[in-house]
Amino acid sequence: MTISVSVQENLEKLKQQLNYHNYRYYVLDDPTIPDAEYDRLFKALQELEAAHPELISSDSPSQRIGEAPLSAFAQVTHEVAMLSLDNAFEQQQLLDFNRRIRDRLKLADADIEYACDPKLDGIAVSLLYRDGILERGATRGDGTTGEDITQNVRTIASIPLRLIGTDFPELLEVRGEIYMPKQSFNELNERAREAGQKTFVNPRNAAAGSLRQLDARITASRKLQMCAYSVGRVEGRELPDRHSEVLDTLHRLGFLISPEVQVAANIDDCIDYCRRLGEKRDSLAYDIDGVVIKVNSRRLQAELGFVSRAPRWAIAYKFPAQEELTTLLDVEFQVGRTGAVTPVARLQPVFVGGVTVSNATLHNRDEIERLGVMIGDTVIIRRAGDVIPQVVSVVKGRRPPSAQAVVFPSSCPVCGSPVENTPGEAVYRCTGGLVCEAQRKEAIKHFSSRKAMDIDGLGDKLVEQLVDQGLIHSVADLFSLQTSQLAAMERMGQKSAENLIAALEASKQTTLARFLFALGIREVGEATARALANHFGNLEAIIVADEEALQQVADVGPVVAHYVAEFFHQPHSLELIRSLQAAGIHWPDVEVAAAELPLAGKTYVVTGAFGELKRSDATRLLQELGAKVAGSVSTKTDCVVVGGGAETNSKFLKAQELGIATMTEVELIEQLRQLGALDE
Ligand code: D41
Repeated sequence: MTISVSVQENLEKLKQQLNYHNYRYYVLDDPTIPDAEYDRLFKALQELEAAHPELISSDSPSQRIGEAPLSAFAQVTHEVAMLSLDNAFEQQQLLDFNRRIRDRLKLADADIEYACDPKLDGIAVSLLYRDGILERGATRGDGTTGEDITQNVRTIASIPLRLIGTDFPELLEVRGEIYMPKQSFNELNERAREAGQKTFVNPRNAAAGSLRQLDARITASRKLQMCAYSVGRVEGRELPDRHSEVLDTLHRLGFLISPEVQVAANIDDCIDYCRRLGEKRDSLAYDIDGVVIKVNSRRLQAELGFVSRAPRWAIAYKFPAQEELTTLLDVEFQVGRTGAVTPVARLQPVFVGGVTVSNATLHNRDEIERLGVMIGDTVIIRRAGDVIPQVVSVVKGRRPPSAQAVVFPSSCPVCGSPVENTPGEAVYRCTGGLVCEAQRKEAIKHFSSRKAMDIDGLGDKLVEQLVDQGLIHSVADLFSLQTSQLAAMERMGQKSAENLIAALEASKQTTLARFLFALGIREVGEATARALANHFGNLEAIIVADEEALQQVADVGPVVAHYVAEFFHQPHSLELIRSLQAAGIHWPDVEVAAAELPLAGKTYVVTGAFGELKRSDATRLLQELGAKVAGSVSTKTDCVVVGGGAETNSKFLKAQELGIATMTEVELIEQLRQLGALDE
């Protein structure tokens, strides 16, 4: 059978479109078509390939997941060795590094230009492209010999199967780090924990474990990413001299490059960069363990060369470790707002991830069993980012003879009610409900917190005292507190008591969304509370809504709908709401008709790299305010919100050309705050 030229052309066009949109989505984080359109193109490709299987090629987006699992990984020799990095832990070591470079290059007092990269904590890999097609993926291994993981790397969406455009070397070896973003890691472990399976110690181990799978389908199910940081073999065309420009070239060819990469004019700027990135470390979406500082001129790199496998032109500045050893002194059991009983490890204080840690979570009963941890054990503590420190493993070889078993309580340590779990759920809960003082305290703390009723001056310690002394039993009692009662509390005086009474008074004027959130309904966070308020407009409508009606709200599924309906069915909940209203808590109704939403009828486009907000959050918040968020700029667009990199952003340039209003992320945040969609 002869295949018509048009079938081949169609196929090529589809592949090219899909590869391009994949790049827009996974690498640029800036899709230009809706997901549904992508799915449609993908389906068209699959159908065409099913009809003409002989036309299926390895760079087809349909071929990311291979079929048969391997029996072993083949060995790969790196023709250009993958070098290792020397470490620096102090500023002085960076100054020494700079001095050595100047001396060697005989550039006495000249400034050396450097490129600063975040040092991603993942697995170093090499990707070989021949004529623009991904031919082989390999681990770094010992730098000379690695493992062939081609099948696995092909499943990673941010790795191009075919380079973009035609302007690339015949042979191009791209090097980079494969890593698992923190959120994917947390979700993966959360699922494992729920299923009673083994968890990964950190995102790096999770990435390594996911990559070293003989069955690439497992790799495909894990959310891995790859960031390119240099090149190895390059044949048939010269790349730019500056390392930073090589990265720009790689980005154009389809690779993800860290948006944090910066060129520094001299070593002092590098030191500044290290300090700034260190401050930003916790807020990044992925783990980093330092900064890699590289001489930016590749000509100078070549002149400097390397010693014993480490380049003289690069150094890794390491941040404080996020994992440390310490001793488990005791385990206590905390009861949360929903009754969940959480085992908390009391530790010999240890400096980890930049702070001193003396408590860490042990999550739940199963986790204690899985870790096989005993009191007195030496444990590994991990503190990464803003998450609570965790006990990730036990050094069994160091167990003292005096070690004691951890006994999970069968009755609540606070109120004595039975502790039970829903079969299949890992969480054990105190069944005492609001009889339990711990649950009541937590409910009151939540109610008064900043994002809920925002009662200024009512701190956790004060709530505990007030409950302990029997002055308040529920949140409704807060509003009958007297100045004299408050003034008599520890660390309170007449003035702070008066201020708190005023704050309580001020909190009475609130919004429906805040009030709903403050009630502490299971699974109803800030966003869900806001969605409920916007959808129903008033509290009475929510009270009478059944599960089906609740599921009409964006992002409310059967589980959330069930908890909400259940909450409002309890006579006790209604009593509480009525007494709060009787105490004077009030809010304006929310206008629900779409036409009345503040941004109704407006079309926004959101583009570029965002910092504080996520782009998906910006989109959602704009939509909640009634705006339409479109993928591309046209004369119908009212406003283009541009994150970082505006100068080269095509949508920004188009907006300017068409005379359409633009705003920065900061301006958007300000607008969202003014419209009440975001808190301070
Ligand atoms: O992010 C990283 N982990 C990273 C690793 C990076 N951003 N740059 C790197 N640059 C190099 C040289 C200077 C040798 C090209 C590296 C590594 N090497 C590296 N990764 C593992 C061993 C060495």
